Amino acid sequence: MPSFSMSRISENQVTPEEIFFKKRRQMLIAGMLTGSSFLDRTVYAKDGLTSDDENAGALKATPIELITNYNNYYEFSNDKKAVKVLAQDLTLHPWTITVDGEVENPFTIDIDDLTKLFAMEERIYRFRCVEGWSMVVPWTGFSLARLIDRARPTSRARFVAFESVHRRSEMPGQRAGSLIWPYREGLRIDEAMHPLTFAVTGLYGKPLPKQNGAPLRIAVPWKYGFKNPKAIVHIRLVSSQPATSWNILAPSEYGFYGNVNPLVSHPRWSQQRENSIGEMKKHSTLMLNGYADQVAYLYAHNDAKALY
Ligand SMILES: Nc1nc2c(c(=O)[nH]1)N[C@H]1C(S)=C(S)[C@@H](COP(=O)(O)O)O[C@H]1N2
Ligand SMILES: [Mo]
Repeated sequence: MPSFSMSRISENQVTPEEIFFKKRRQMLIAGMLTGSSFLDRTVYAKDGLTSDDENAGALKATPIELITNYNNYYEFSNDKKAVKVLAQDLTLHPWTITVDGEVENPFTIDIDDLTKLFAMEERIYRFRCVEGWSMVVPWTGFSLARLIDRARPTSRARFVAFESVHRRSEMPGQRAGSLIWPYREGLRIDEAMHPLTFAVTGLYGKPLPKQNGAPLRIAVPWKYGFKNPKAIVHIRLVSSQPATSWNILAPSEYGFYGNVNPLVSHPRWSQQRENSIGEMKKHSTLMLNGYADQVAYLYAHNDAKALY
């Protein structure tokens, strides 16, 4: 069985997170019995490391208190510990998401209708910020491909552009200069359609907290955190590579691809190790954040830029 580090918690301190993991453990057993491999892959990612490397074993989720109190969300603040409080001012209703551009079936859908369209899944992903810290996050959501398929992309659709909400009245960081607003991110269409690319609506089996990107954010586990846009309102299929916020600000520091690569240093620091939030020891950073087996083929014929 995977270790979820529950051993130090006594029975009278059961939290929603523990209930989540108990449920998940049951799902794991069910998955093994039915031969479904999805949970095996996400929980037991060995990814080519030797077994004595601390980052090679089963994934242990970061405690929810850490995931929800240490956030990069520049619309609110560049102080990670201030985001949580400020983000509570964001109004989530009504909220619509538009999917359009190079598609046969453009649509706008309310977030409440959207979450009813697809069966929800839970996935535990590594999450690695370009700044050198990491977490392990149990997300709830659905494959982004299902949402994009619904719009029926044309053959001209080669990239997917994401836009986060632009609402100066509720987002103090948008009233100050820093990034270009709204926050913009993008993926190549084959990256966006990859089964690991996840549209996230929940965390630890509960609705996604505002500071983590409610009501809808993207999780692309083999890319640095900045490629995981929060509070998405617009998904546009486009024919050429879209401009993205961090890349506009500092192209030499934040590439369009943003693939986790321990061999390519950031101009100001090495990317070989990471500080796992909530743990004492640093970990080795894995090629493509530990998902190389599943995604390296996407870059097999690509130029060197895709390596970071
Ligand atoms: N809209 C928006 N999305 C964003 C950001 C942001 O500032 N605004 N920061 C990115 C960065 S740099 C990181 S590391 C992650 C942080 O996600 P978390 O707070 O859920 O850990 O969100 C990403 N998505
Ligand atoms: Mo980040």
